[in-house]
Amino acid sequence: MPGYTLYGAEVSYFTGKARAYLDWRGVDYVEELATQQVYRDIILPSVGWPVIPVMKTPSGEIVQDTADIIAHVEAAEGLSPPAIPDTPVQAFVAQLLQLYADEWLVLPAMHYRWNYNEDWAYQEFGAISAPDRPAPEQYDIGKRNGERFKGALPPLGVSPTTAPAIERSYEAFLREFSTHLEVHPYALGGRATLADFALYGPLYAHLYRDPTSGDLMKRYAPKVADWVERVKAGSPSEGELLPNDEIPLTLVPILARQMREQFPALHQTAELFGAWAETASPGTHVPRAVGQIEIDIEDTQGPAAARTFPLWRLQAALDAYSALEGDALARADDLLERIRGSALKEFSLPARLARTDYRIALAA
Ligand SMILES: N[C@@H](CCC(=O)N[C@@H](CS)C(=O)NCC(=O)O)C(=O)O
Repeated sequence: MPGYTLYGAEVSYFTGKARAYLDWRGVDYVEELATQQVYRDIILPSVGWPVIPVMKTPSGEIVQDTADIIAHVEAAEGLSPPAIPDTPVQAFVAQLLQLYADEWLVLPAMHYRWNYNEDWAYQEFGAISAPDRPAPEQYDIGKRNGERFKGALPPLGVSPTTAPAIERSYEAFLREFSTHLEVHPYALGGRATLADFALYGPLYAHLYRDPTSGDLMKRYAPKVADWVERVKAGSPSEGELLPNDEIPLTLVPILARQMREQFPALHQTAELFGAWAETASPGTHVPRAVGQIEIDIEDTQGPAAARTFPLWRLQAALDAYSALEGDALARADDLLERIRGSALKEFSLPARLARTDYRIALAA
């Protein structure tokens, strides 16, 4: 029986996340480069829109979205230990960190790529799309494809006004994560989990592998670069998570940063999504953005699109919180208080989301 096939690219944020998971899980898979031909022949006909990574299962099923890829392999293989901790508060924090890594660290990742590594990125994009063409031609092709990605900066809220604050926030995050890594090898203790695979997305593809960003990380936060290398090596788990479902104290500054920076953006987006949902019928696909919000990073404000996909990751985190009871709930609430995130206790999405046809939709 053939194994899994992952269609993606080394240069891609979310391919990095899926690859880190598959390597750690140790399942049989090959990675195929998402060339123009792969987009035309495999991705567009099955998924319906151009996105990577895409996974083909041994039975030929196509799975998109890294969370679905991880969930699919976890369920199909039934291996231990699980990628998402089965300890409830650790599971909740893994979901929070996935939300932060997937949907907020994308700001520094994209800022540094397109404002410090632009030509390098065009060359990389071209080499992926047309591996057999000469370098100058690849650059031109890469520039055509890459401009779509560079165009994502304003909707993300990356602008000349916010860029210095995004850099201050990222450098502070690097310090906070370095302090954590002095005590714990991975996000939740002695082995990798979903939180590490998600963090690896931005911290590998953009912020380690892009040359100027990689230099910064290695100079400024060698411990983080070392963690990137350990996750990349995909070593199977030799350690354990913290005992008794504990959350490392050294994660508090990172989670507090998430509550401070990302949650106000999520609140505004949820409100706009609620207004949109009032007139939409169940099953309707949700637009990628529902208006405009104001982000605030390190006391600097700027406009951004109200991107809806983060609400899908938020829903997973809120579901993990709702599943808590008794002592676990008390411990999570204590953590929320420490990270000034108590508002999350009352945060409920105005309408429930589902996923159909590889997109998010209003739940039926
Ligand atoms: N939520 C998706 C995100 C995938 C994603 O954004 N992939 C990027 C490359 S790293 C892409 O292909 N984006 C195209 C687009 O968003 O239009 C996942 O986790 O798989």
